[in-house]
Amino acid sequence: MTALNSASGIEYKFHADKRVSIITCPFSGGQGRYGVELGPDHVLEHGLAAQLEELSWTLTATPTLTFTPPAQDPDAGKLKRPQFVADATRRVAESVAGVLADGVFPLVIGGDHSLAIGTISGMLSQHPDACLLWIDAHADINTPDSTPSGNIHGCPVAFVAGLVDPLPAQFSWLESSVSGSASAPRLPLDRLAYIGLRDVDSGERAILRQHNVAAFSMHHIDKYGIGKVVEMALARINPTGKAPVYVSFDIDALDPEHAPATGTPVRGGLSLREACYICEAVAETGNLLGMDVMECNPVLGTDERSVAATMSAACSVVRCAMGETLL
Ligand SMILES: [Mn+2]
Repeated sequence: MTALNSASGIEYKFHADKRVSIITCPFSGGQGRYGVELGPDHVLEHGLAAQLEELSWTLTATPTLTFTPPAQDPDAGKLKRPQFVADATRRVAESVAGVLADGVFPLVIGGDHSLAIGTISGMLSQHPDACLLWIDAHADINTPDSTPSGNIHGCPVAFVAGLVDPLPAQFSWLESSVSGSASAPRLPLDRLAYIGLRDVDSGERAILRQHNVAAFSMHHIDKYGIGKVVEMALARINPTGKAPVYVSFDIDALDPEHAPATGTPVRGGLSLREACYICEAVAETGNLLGMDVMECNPVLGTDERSVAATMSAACSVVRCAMGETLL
């Protein structure tokens, strides 16, 4: 039994000394449902820090981020709570950039997925050549014009890929450099791949087609199997196999059977093993640079067991990314 939890021989090219910082982001301003700000505490209560230490990672101290809504926050067009999200994501960007500048692995626990505006721009400020794997039921690539809901957690990819033009004034910080970087961080869309999609808005579908984004839906997983899908996704975004890979993992990528406590569950999703496999396969490449785990909402579980299952699934995917292997 001990072998199941022992550190594997996986090497992390960008984190040879295996130091990790857990950046907790109790933030829910990118969507309308109460509770996702409680996600980080619940994930940590499931023993995440100790599990990382068992995998021979050293935890470094990070300041706890707290978020207070501004007194006034009028909509920006359709976008809701733009100032709150802009302030929060700017701070997350600075935190992730600082952690990476110290050579430490950023493990960001949300909170809603709008936080990725911060994680990805902060990450790109330090590693402009990095590519991004977005594991999600949704594409999260709506623009302020195309968003049906106005919730910014459906828009983070558009923000970091430069598709939001002009940027709402609240987000003007995205146009300048995050501290320590030479220029505004932007993700070229040929360095983005999705896995797990099954609920894509019509405006998003148009964007994915127009930019020929490597988008692997549940259909592709059924057709090719998860092993081939991860291989194809990585080949598209990282053809040399040398660039760092950042994983932004929305827990709603998992089927609600495995992760029910989340704001926008969609049936027909990843099995727990498929989700773990994605993370194991990225870990095996040695290129993993950092990771987000977003949208765990303990208030939305139907009972204690469904909340526990969700938090446990979140810990599982992190462990697989951080080097846990079955044998
Ligand atoms: Mn998402």
